[in-house]
Amino acid sequence: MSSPTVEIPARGGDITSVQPITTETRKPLSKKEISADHPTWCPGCGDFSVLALYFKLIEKRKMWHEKITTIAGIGCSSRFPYFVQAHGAHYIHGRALPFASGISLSRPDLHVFVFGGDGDAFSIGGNHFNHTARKNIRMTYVVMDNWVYGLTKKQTSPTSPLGFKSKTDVTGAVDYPINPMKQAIAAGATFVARTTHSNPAHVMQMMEAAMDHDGFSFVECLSECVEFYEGAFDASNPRKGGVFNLVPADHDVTNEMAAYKLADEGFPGRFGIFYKVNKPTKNAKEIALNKGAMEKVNGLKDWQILQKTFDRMK
Ligand SMILES: Cc1ncc(C[n+]2csc(CCOP(=O)(O)OP(=O)(O)O)c2C)c(N)n1
Ligand code: SF4
Ligand SMILES: [Mg+2]
Repeated sequence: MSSPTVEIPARGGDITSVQPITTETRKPLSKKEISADHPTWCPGCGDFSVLALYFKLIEKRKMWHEKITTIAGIGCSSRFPYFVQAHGAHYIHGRALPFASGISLSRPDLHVFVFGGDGDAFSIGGNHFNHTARKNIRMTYVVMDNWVYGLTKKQTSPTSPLGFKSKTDVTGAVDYPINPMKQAIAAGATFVARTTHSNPAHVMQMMEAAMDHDGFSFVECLSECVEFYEGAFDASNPRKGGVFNLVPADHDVTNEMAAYKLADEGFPGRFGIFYKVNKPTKNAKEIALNKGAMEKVNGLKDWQILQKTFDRMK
């Protein structure tokens, strides 16, 4: 049986173009072809759900090994790339975004996905988060927020609520937590969404919308740490007596103030796309700069340009 003709979304084609669109006639990758080591997470960890949905996304959207890259920093959640049979890296704590930026800018044909935790994203990597967002570099960043440092066995994280008892705050957290949604919008992210591991269909919907966005897309995914913060998200889970409230249907995703207002609602808050605007990406700007520079040298090869520079120095 011949395989169906499939549309490769935005990324997936020629490396010199920002919006390559090609058609491919290949079978989608199966879960077996995408999964690597068996995840070492604790049984019941919310991160399993995100990984399973990433596999589904790759299969559903017919992405190929050579057209995706999976990057992470350090943490339980950041072990993610170990479990994916694809190109990727488990990089330095808090430095996943600059590493992914280099990949995205040099290979605009790739779908760049970054996964990590709240500590990796907002503590040690906080600076990079702000700058990658403001530069609008094309990638999808999914932060698996469990409100705690899991890998290092229960320290207060930047999203831990006041009063949370941990090894670093034995009598309860005293520092005000950050609000990832507000921070992402303020930093300049052009796609900002919120979801939770306990609603797989919604996680999938948000990851799909994020990967289709032409720019820096950020998804905060609540992901329970059953070992060090059990029950943290029960109030957002109808199966645990909580409520799962979507972003209202009439919310204008291009309205920054309306997005802040949604982000300001107390926990469990809203789930869905809070903010989405179209702005030129750094990828597009760099391609234009490179094209202009190449036109000036009349299409000479790199070594010829170098030779000319040496000749001028003589
Ligand atoms: C430079 C550096 N500082 C500190 C650590 C120790 N460390 C490893 S993971 C981590 C926190 C991870 O928390 P988070 O990103 O929330 O991931 P989780 O384990 O909760 O998924 C810390 C402090 C490190 N590996 N490298
Ligand atoms: S310690 Fe927490 S975050 Fe880490 S694998 Fe276990 S449940 Fe998941
Ligand atoms: Mg964490």
